[in-house]
Formats: sequence, structure tokens, C-alpha cells
Amino acid sequence: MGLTDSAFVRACRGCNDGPIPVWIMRQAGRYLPEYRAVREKVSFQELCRSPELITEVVKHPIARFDLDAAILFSDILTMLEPMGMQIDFPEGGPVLANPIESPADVDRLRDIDVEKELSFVLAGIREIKRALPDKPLIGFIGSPFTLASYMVQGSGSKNFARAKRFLHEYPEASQKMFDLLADIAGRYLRAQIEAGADAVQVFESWGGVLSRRDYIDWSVKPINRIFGHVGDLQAPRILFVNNVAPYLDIVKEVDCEVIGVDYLIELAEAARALPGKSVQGNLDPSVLFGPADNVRAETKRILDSLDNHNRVIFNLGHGIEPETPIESVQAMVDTVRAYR
Ligand code: 1CP
Repeated sequence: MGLTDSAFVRACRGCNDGPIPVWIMRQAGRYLPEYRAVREKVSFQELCRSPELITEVVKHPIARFDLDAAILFSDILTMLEPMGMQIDFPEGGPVLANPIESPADVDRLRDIDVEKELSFVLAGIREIKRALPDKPLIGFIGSPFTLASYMVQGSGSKNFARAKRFLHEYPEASQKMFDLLADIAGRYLRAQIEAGADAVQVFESWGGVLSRRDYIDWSVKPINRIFGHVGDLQAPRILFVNNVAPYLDIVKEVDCEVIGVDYLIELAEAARALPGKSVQGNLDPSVLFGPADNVRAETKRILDSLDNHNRVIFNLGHGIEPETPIESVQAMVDTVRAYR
């Protein structure tokens, strides 16, 4: 375990002097016909509960593009189901039938035994490691704010106004909910590493709607609490922040090795603002809908702009879109591979 010599792990640690590693957020998913074929037979939740099917879909993008890391197939919301949230995954995105509306709802949330109640995920990780023993595997969770935003809102949203309001209306209940989420998430990440994950990523997908003050209290503090659960292990810790630009000076202090950067800021600017950390990103996923020449040019432009190529992991600046042309993905991967 560990795969410490892989380009991906070395880049996480800032000491990769070989080819630049590349993987893709949401790399197993609906842009791949082989994933759609699996989903014609089973629902998303059935897929997430089957260690064999998890392994099959994790292998799809690796077989096609030989990416430098695999990522566990699951969802950030999976952790919430044993806590008592009822979640459905229709076409348009997740829907929660019993959103958190009051402090009494927070009191009803269950603490969970991650080894027992999320055993199908951990079995999936062990199965993936048997199938892909030489590929670094990334485990993941959602940040407490990103999870809470679905829990309070009941679905995805543009600005998560209800979730933000809940923090200010019920600060004590919010603190209780965030502490519980952070501790379960921390134990869950630890269990993922013990099952075989070589690195872990926290998705702070929606914290970018918070004021700077709230960002410190409701994004960074709970995330540091999570990372504290795994800081003594070898696995590098990645924090993906959507809309990182306003918070670079705050994120700089987070207890982790890598910052995943969205596409709203130049990757080189983020790298300069985050000394001592590696960066991951940040091609705009919509570029993949344009001509292959432009995909190659944009990929190369991002790489050319960086001062230090030993601490970069190439990726998109957010998840790949369902209808993305596969040729574009290949053009991006080939360009990164040929870079040095
Ligand atoms: O097949 C389907 O119809 C389900 C679509 C789908 C998939 C493929 C969902 C529902 N989740 C996933 C898998 C998933 N989700 C993975 C593993 C796949 C991989 O990376 O290869 C990961 C890491 C996630 C993480 C996730 N889920 C995030 C954080 C990443 C991000 O994009 O910012 C978020 C916000 C979710 C919630 C969620 N689950 C599913 C969807 C469509 C969404 C987003 C909906 C929204 O925008 O609110």
C-alpha cells in the first residue's frame, strides 16, 4: 500500500520530476457509453452498493485513458443515508425527502459506525485495489458545508440561501451538526485509507457561496477537523475548493498537501498564493466541447504558465459534463502526457 513512487503521489508531495500526472473529476460517469450501459441495468444507488459494480465503473476511465489515479465510485451524499437522511438520485440531481429544518431535526441525526454502515464502500475499495494494484486510488468525502447545504436545502441550489440562513438562525444546532458531520467524515476517510485508498479528497463544492468570515468558521475549521483524523497516516490530503479565488489566503493555512483549484482563477496565480502546497486543476470542463486544437492549446497554456511543474496534478476545474466528447478528453490527456 502507499504507491509512494507513483507520479501522482510524488506530485501531491511536491517532488515529482517525471511526467505530469492527470486524472479527471467525475471520471467514471455519464460521458462514457460503458458507464451508461451499466446504468441501464441498475439504479445509481444499486451501483453504489455493489463492490463488483463499483470496481467495474472505476476501471472504465482507466482502461480508456490510463489516467494516473483512480477515484472511488460513490457519492458525497452516501454517508448521510445511515445518519438518517432519505436520499434519491433522479436525473436532475439528488433530492432529500426529509431536509433539516430545525434544531430538533439536527437532534435526530444518528452517529454511525462507518465500518459497519458503510461496509459496502470499504469492500468496494478493497476490490478496486485487487483489480488495480498499481494505480493510486483516491478516496473522498464532501465537506461539512457542502453536505449541510444539501441536508438543509433538500436538493442542489444556485446560492444555497436556506443553508446559509440556517447557520445564522441556529448557530448552536449548526455547530452540533457540523461537528457530527466532521467526525463521521474523518472516521470514514480513515477507514477508506485503511481499506486501501492512497490519497483522499474533500469536495468543498459549495462553500464558495460563504462570506470570508463564515468561510473560516463553516468551511475551513470543520475541514481541518476532518483532516486531523488522518494527519498521522501517509495518504496525501487534497482539498478541492470551488470558487477558491476570494479565499486563497485562508485556504493557504488548511492542514493538507494539495489544493484542487476551480477554473475561475489562473492555476499559476493559485500556485503562487499557496506556497508549500501542490495544486490540482484546472481546465474549464466546457473547453472540452470545442475543437481538439483548442483543448490542446488551453491545456498547454495552463501548463506553460506554471513556475514549478514538480507540484502539479492536471485535472479539470470541476466535474466533467455528461455529454463531453471523448476525443476531447483524449486530446487533453495526450497533451499533458507529452508535456515533459
Ligand atoms: O448515473 C447517474 O445518474 C448519477 C450521476 C452521479 C454520479 C456519476 C451522481 C449523482 N454522483 C456520481 C458519482 C460521484 N459524485 C463521484 C464519483 C465519480 C468520479 O469522480 O469518478 C464523486 C466524486 C461525486 C461527488 C459529488 N456528488 C459532488 C462533489 C463534486 C462536484 O462535482 O462538485 C457533489 C456536489 C455531488 C452531489 C451529486 N450527486 C449526483 C449529482 C448529479 C450531484 C451534483 C448535483 C448538483 O449539482 O447539485
